[in-house]
Amino acid sequence: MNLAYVALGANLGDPASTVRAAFGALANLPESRVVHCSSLYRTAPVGITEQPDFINAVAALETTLAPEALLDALLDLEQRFGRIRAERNGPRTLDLDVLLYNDLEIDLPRLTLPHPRLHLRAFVLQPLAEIAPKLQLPRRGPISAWLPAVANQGCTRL
Ligand code: PH2
Ligand code: MG
Ligand code: MG
Repeated sequence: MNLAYVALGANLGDPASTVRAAFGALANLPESRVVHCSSLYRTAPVGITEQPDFINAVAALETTLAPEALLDALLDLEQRFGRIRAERNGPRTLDLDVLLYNDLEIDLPRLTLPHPRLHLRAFVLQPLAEIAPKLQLPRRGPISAWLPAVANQGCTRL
């Protein structure tokens, strides 16, 4: 059994309802079980700042899906939630990113693990630390060490 962490993000339509529904959809993935869901967070957009605030959250999954099979299942779910890929990093109905898969470090064309920017983003670190406060990030040490630097990013627990 493997432990994977998945980031959820949405900023179109009714993003809070979407993220809650996405937790339910994750629970129905094959070969997988949701073991933790974080609270929802309202977060200021990072990157392209001229877009609506996001709702973000993180889920922990026990899964026997291999990393790329998990990625495919998540991309499929994004499609089912009506995601259209337009502007890179632009608004989206639902974004599902694999953050971590055990301690695996891989760099494939479609998937880099750990997620390369996870340690720099409050919208990932805060919900992740909520459900895994003692987490050790591969090569980067305890998650708690990364939280102070992102405290000013605008990430409010709902
Ligand atoms: N996702 C991005 C870019 N910027 N900002 C916030 N607050 N939340 C996100 O999920 C997000 C973002 C690219 O995936
Ligand atoms: Mg994504
Ligand atoms: Mg993303």
